Amino acid sequence: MFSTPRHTRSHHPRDLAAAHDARDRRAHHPDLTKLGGWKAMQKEGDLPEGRWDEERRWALRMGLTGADSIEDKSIPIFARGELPHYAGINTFLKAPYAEDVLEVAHYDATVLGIPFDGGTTYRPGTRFGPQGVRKISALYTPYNYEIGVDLREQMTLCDAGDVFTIPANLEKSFDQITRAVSHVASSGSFPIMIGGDHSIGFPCVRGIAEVTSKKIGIVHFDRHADIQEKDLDERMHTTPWFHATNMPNVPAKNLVQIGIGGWQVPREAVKVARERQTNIITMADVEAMGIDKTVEMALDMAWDGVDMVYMSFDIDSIDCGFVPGTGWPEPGGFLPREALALASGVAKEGLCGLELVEVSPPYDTSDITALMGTRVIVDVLGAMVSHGTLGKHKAMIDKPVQFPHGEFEGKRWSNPHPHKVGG
Ligand SMILES: [Mn+2]
Repeated sequence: MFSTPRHTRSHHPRDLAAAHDARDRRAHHPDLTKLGGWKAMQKEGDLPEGRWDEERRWALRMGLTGADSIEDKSIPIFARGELPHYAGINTFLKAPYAEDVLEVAHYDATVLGIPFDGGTTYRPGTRFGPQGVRKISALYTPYNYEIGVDLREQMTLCDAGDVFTIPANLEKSFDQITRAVSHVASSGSFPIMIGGDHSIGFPCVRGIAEVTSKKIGIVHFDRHADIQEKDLDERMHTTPWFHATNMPNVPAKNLVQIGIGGWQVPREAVKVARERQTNIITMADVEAMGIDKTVEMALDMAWDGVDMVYMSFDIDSIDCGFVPGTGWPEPGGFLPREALALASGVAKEGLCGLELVEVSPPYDTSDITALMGTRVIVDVLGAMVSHGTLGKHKAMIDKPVQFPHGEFEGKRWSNPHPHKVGG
């Protein structure tokens, strides 16, 4: 099956005109051809499918020729690649696993899991967020009907696995996370971080801020402001933007916080937001202005005088009825459709990084929160691919870093300059 193209198209003008007539004749209603549904149906015909062919050829090489009774000769013995959706070793969207992290440089975008919930001040469990999102991401195809995008054909994606975080140590984990993000950002690949609680926002942005001399704006979707200096005496998940906007190339006036509200915004955070003049758009503001106007305003404010924009998406910005598996559930948030439209709208201008945080599988039901998180990521990628903005940030990474390969010295404790204990 895979050796025969699904449909063969002639580009002769006469045939194209005939095809157009045929399309028009398919209008069963005078307004049908004005609908997105009709346009999307036509658009799929223009998408390439070479990578899908390649993947199935590769699957047969890796997984061996299927049993004689199997009629579809693209089916191998051992499941490899996208199909079946319930089978396989589960990376994000079943993207190739970049076991050697130097390989991320060969991909347009890289997923990295950040399994860390040491910054959580209520429900824990987001250390399982990357696993949860990867697991349910397996049910997706790389194609989206409405926007007419096929991620497999139009971009390359890998999964670099997880960052080695240190449970119960925020600062060491932050240092590890910053290095991981710096590594991916330096390679030019678009970093996609799957948390983890929201404390990772600071080290993630720091990872990008450290490899560029340019300025970064942030669009932050959340019910919570997350901008107080400390919480419970530490830099918890309520604090990332205080520390991120302390960096000279991450101006607070370019921090746009969308969806903030309800009964869980500490007054301490509001004071900081006011002092630093961040931009807060509440749920009621979004409702009053509508999605398009909100996107326009958010883009204006985030991009004002900066060179690139980072997106932080807290899954709890969506009404908790849709996302039970999260650390601080709050009613009254976005409807899923609103959240996806806003995230795509902001992403279409291009981003320098995306983080998806606060998915907590132990509190989830039927994987719906993790599924919502998956959807945010693929919608953001889809928006950038369809607007040709994925990779736009590369030119801004002007201070790339390189970390040496580890050298194992035969013992577990090999720090030549250990801290003196009791001295
Ligand atoms: Mn939140």
